[in-house]
Order: sequence, then structure tokens, then C-alpha cells
Amino acid sequence: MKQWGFIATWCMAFDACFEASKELAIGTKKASDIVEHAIKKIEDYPFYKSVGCGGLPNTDGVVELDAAFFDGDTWDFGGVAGVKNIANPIGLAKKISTDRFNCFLVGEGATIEAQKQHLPFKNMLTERAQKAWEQKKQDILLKNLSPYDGHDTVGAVTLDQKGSMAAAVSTSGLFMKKSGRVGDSPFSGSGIYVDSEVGGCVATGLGEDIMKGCLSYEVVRLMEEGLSPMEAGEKALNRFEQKMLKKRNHCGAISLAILNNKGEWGIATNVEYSFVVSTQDIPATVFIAHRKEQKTIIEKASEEWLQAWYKKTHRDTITI
Ligand code: SD4
Repeated sequence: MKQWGFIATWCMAFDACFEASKELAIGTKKASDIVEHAIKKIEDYPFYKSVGCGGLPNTDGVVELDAAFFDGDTWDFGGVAGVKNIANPIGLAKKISTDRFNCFLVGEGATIEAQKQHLPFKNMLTERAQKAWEQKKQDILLKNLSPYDGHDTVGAVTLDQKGSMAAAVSTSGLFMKKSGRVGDSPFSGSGIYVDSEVGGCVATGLGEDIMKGCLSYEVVRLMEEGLSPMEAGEKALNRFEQKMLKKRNHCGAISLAILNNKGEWGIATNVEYSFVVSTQDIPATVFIAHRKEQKTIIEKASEEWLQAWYKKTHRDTITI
């Protein structure tokens, strides 16, 4: 059997990773279809507060979603930003990725295209997300709290047995973002990048900072120079963070998920970060990572951690 692999940001991608790993092991479906399906599954799940249905709204109480799809063989790339009530933003991103022109659509234009393509629409604002929005508005007014919390973009990179790679991301962006605000996620090179001749990378964290360093591109570039996924991730993030500290005195939360075309994976992060991986050698597994003295420490998530995560994720109220 040839090498295959799947890596994705955050624990919420576990079920999708498990399903993807079964398909990748069989080896008949393409990386591009598997990654789209994986992201759709997460977009459909209403308890994830940062992706698709159930995602947290902007300051006006509207759920605006961003997504991107990238084919590492053909470099078909599609991005959508600020889309409303399109049930699967990733589906639209993939659909438009094959267009020679118009492969990045925003707002109203994206809605029209989704209608033309007969893609499903639904109300993406759940009661739970609406309640969290009302609570947050109160907190901002009364306790002077920062609006920009609660963000966990899902991004995944996939390698199939034929050596094809693909990546996809989907997000509701920052909670309480301004209407029309777009982060790094749907932008090629920032939130997503993949080249089947090398590997791929996806990012999660503060988009305003990630896009300054074009981090996903930088990681793939370093892998092309011969670095392993782990080395490329750490080098790109450490270097970027040093520059940010020099220029701006601070750097936001950033985490990366990386896979190369040999099925080797890596991550880099400057905060505690959960991610999921499956390869020919590893069954679908949730790992937790953090950084200590510029080095990334990775541990398998314990049963207690997973149970606590599940309980928190499925509570009636969202805690930010
Ligand atoms: C954004 N990068 O819109 C996204 C948010 C995110 O984990 O990933 N949060 O800036």
C-alpha cells in the first residue's frame, strides 16, 4: 500500500478524520473529494461554534463564513468570503476552483453563484450561537471585554495513495468581527496552501497576523527546500513571531497543520492546540500541542481531556 495521510486543525475534526482515514486506506477516492467531504461534515455539525452551521455571528448578529479549497495537483483554487446561509461554503469554494476566472467570490456574488449551482441554503445561526452573541454584547458593554474571542478554524490537508494532495478550510472567523471582515483562512498562501510535489499547510488563529506572514506558503516553501513538516512549521512560525515582536511588540495566536507528500506530518503553534492525524501508521488520533522554549511538545489527548472537551462542546450554552 502506498502512503496516505490526513491532518486537520482542532479536536472537532476527529470524526471527519476517522472517516477520511477509512477512505484513504481503501484508496479509491481522490484526496480532493475526501477533504471536501471531511470539511462538509464539520460545517454541518451545529455544536461547533466556529465553522458552518452554529458558527458565531459578527457584531450585527449575522453569521458570515469564509472557506477555501486547494487542489495540490492542478492548483485549482477556490475561495469564498463573507457568505451567508450557504449550507456548505466549502462546496461552493470547490465548485468555483476549476474556473479560469472568478475563483474567489464574496458576499452577494457568492450567493448568486451558489443559487446558480443549486447548492443548498439554510439558516446558519443556531439558537445557541444567538444566545452567545447576546451574552457577549452584554459583556462588551458592561465589563469592557474584548470582542475578539472564540475562533477555531477547521483546516485539513490530505494525501491519497496516488500521491494527490488537497487542502480545505472553513470558518466563521473571529467572534464579533465587523461585518465584512475576512481573516487569513480563504486566502491562498495565508490560511491554506498545497502542492502535491511537496506538501501542504493550513493555519488557524488570528487571521490579521497570519496573513502578514503568508505562513502556509512559507511552510511549503521550506519543505521544498528539504525541511521536514515539523522543521518547516517551527522555523516559519518562530521566525515570523520574532519579526512580529520586533515590528509590533506582539503576535497573535497561530497554529499550523502540515503534511508532506510522503505522508509525514508536522505542526507548529504558539498556544495550546489540539489537532487530529491519521496515516498508514497512525489510526485517527487527537493530539494536544504546546510550545516550550521554542520547541513544540506533542502529546496524545488523554481520555479525561477528550471527555471534558466533549462535555464543553455539547453544553446548551457556549462559553467563550
Ligand atoms: C480568522 N483564522 O478568521 C481565522 C480564525 C481562526 O482559530 O482560525 N481561528 O482569522
